[in-house]
Amino acid sequence: LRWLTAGESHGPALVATLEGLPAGVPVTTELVADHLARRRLGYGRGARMKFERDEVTFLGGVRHGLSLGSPIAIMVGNTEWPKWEQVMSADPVDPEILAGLARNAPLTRPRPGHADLAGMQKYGFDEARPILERASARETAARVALGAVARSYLKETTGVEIVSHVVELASAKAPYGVYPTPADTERLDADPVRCLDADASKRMVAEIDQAHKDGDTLGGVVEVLAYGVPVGLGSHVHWDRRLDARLAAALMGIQAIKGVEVGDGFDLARVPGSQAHDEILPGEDGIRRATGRAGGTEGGLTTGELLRVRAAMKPIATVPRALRTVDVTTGEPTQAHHQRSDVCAVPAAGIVAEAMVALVLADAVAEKFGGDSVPETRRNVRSYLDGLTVR
Ligand code: EPS
Repeated sequence: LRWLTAGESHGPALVATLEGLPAGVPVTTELVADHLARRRLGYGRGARMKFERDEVTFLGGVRHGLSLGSPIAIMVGNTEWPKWEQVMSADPVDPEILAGLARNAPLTRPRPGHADLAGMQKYGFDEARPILERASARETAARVALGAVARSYLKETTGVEIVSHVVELASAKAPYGVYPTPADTERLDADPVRCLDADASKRMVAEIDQAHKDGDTLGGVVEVLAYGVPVGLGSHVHWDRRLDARLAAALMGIQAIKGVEVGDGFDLARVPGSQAHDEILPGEDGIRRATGRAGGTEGGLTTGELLRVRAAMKPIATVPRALRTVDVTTGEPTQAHHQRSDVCAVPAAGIVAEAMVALVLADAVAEKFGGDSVPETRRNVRSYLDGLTVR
């Protein structure tokens, strides 16, 4: 599979294209819109989440609810666009009109932790607008749209299902080792912070309330689980074919993610080998593992066990109690620019992480099983599983 997104945070729309999907994958506007709505959930989001809507339009690749096998193009309209039509116009705008727009005031006080400063330096801009427009996590709406399609493909061809939950938010932690199943999705989406544990959820909400009062922002950790992943996706033969490496890169590619763990991750470095691995046992339905510490990959291949990855999100860089910075026009110390911001976007990051895991797994499934139609891919999956030499 190949996929790309384009579009700025306050531009007319985000667009996403996906190439390589077989024909016959169920895809509808409603399916994509549902996942986009899930991404807008979460306690601690800013004002924009309330007044903006995501408008989904398929521009190609889908007919009567099924993929055609041709490239899929999805547009997610920004309903904020009318306010930004001049500031973000693709065509030149009369400088006098621009000068009169408060929204167009040059952003010369870069935020620590954002792409603002390094982006201005690299791309040769003297203010941050051209950088932050694309660095913004608004772009994740396009990935979630593609993720919705990827999930449908996974479910149809392999039965893989994906769920995520928030396991840490600032200092509040959910009990370790309690995993949601896809059947918990509705319940998780109804929780203000998408946490499975009611007590931890309350503590997380309290942390957000406190940070809001303090003019601060918070990060956290999300965990994504994929159920029903067949053995043998990815490969041990080369570093860039290792599925854990591909998952890590995909999750690190989400805005504000600073760390990724597969399975028990860093904790495995702190225990002896006898407590770090998943012992192999005979079972009624074939070989199984006694535990799930590895997170469903060994040697870069999926093991057929529960796939489990975590991503750590740093606090949002637009901190209301503005951090120290330098005004790039004067070189003088000042405070970073701030208009509005989320206190916390960790619950939304979980939905984005689900999408990224779905895209990586869909890519690995397409690579392993191929097929130009869903029935063909299904036949290939079945024949592979039926033909496994060791079970
Ligand atoms: C974002 C800042 C906020 C968020 C935005 C991501 O936008 P604004 O600066 O316009 O208030 O609302 O997220 C979205 C619009 C979205 O759909 O997720 C940022 O700087 O990353």
